[in-house]
Amino acid sequence: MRRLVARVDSPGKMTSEGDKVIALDQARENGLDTAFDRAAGIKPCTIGRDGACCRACSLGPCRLVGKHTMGVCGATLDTVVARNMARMVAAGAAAHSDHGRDLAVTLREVALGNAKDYQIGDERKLRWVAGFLGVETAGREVREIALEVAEKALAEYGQQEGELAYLRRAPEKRQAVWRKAGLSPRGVDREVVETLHRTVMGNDQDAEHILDQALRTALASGWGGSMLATDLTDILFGTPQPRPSNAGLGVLEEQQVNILVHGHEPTLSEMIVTAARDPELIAYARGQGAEGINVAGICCTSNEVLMRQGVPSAGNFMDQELAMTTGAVEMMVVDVQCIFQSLASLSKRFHTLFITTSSKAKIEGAIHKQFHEEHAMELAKELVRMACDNFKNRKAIHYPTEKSRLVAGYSHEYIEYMLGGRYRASFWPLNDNIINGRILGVAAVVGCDSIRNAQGEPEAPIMGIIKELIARDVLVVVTGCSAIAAGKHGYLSPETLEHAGPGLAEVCEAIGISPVLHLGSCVDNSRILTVLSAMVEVGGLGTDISDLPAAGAAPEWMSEKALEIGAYCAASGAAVFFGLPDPLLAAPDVAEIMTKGWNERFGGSMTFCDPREIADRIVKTIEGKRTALGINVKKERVLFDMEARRALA
Ligand code: MSK
Repeated sequence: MRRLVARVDSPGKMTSEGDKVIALDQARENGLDTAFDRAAGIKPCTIGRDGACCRACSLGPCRLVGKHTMGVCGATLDTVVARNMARMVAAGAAAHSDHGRDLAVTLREVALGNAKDYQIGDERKLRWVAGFLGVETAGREVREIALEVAEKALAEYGQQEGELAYLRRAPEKRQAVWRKAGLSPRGVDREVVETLHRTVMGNDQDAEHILDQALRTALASGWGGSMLATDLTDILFGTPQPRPSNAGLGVLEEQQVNILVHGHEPTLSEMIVTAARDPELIAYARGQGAEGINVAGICCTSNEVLMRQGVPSAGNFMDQELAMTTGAVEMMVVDVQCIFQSLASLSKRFHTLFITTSSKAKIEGAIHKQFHEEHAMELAKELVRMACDNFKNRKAIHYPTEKSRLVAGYSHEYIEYMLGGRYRASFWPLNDNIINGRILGVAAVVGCDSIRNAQGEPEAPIMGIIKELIARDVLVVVTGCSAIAAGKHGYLSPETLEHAGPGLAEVCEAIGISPVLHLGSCVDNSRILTVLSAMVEVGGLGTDISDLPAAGAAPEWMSEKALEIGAYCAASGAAVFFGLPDPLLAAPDVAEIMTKGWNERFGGSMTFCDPREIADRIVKTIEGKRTALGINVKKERVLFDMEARRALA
């Protein structure tokens, strides 16, 4: 029996952001093609969307619909749906983890003195990470420690036996759950490869068994490749601290050379930001008739430079073409992941130079400038100069004006510091306010913004959930394109307090934080795992992540990476709710494994549902955890008089 869930094939519409509507209207008037129109023209294949298409061999593709419940080889719907899910999780894990590997290579080259444009940006973090990787720090030079940390990090990818070193960062009880279930990842690459092997034609054909390997692979990324990516980025470029900035297409400057950095990895974009602040290059821009150089970001490269350098965000995933259609962009530089191929042809309709820089992401029609760590600043300066030279060619058709103020960059280190101060940094005040009921719990709203979401308007589900959760006293953390959505809508600013419930507002005001905290890019979901582990460690809310009044949501998931994030959070003990489409729709038994089954075995789950249900489901999950902890009664503040104090004594 197929479950009856809303189908998602509606084309995207936009009603909430004026600049975006104008940009889209102008694109249409000028005969430009964008994802919004292509989505309207291409109906998704419902068989593939629901998980029921098997492309594992050339006996098919077998479309398992109607009376066909088995492929030519006999593979059942459950096997096909589970296999498709596992492959998507493996692809996501590969992307995030390979990102981490690139950062490890950069750190190694810095330590060896081959990448002279980079430095160790956070020595304290280097020493902390060294501790987890078993690297001796006492009496050693920073470069020596960095080299061994980089080598140990790289070894985590190729390790064949044993367990990833970073699993030790999880609560002990959680580590035991993984060991008992055989889910502790051995090495990052090994788990990705094994998932691909298990899911070739005629191999693993037990849905639950396939999905267990998907979880092991996701854990290899969450507590391995992604967590390493986050930590190594902090070591190289500094651990984020809250920074004020702006988000929205209005961050493009009319009188300045506009350079957009897009993708995920910060290695080149950090250099571009530095180059754009070089007085010599600013003078060069002035020589070309501009008032200066403005770097802004798109997608997760944007999050990286926003939270460390305060670089404004022009937008998220669905904004990448719209930013270009303004005609105000001299150059768009991309690295890896989430980059529309259409940008290459679209750029030809403007003066915009579209530059690819990674050997892993070449695009036909783009100008390719290969990035190497050894010559990073040289390339960055060359690109900035090219953008300046291009300023005179601008014939902008629309200058956007809308932007929102925001504060971004809450690393777990900074949250701990804000809660307890420099000498008593601790997550205890957060736990305490959850125990006393002022804060109901914590929710992560993460992942992509998509045109194919159930409400048909990018960011409507994300923002609906964030607004409802904070109004119900749930502290929200955001990452990836959901974080940029929150920023554009003004929900990363101190003014957001007005929309928070009374308990949450009181605590946030006392601490000086917003009820919606920007934690970083999509690899930085690993920061959420660190925060959850720290909350368990300080005590009062159970002994495992699965005990915490916490849950997650990816309301507009689009990328395979979102599924991988959901899978490692579920295996870590969190309930995660995804919006539609539902890639399990064709196999209710597989959905049952990933919800009820995983909840019983691991205390976490992955549920696909209408995003309009998600806020309620998160609150219900949190209340259930509070009841289990015996804290589901809001405590009033008690003012002790002398008599009460004597009684206490
Ligand atoms: S960029 S994976 S659209 S969050 Fe990380 Fe945004 Fe999703 Fe790409």
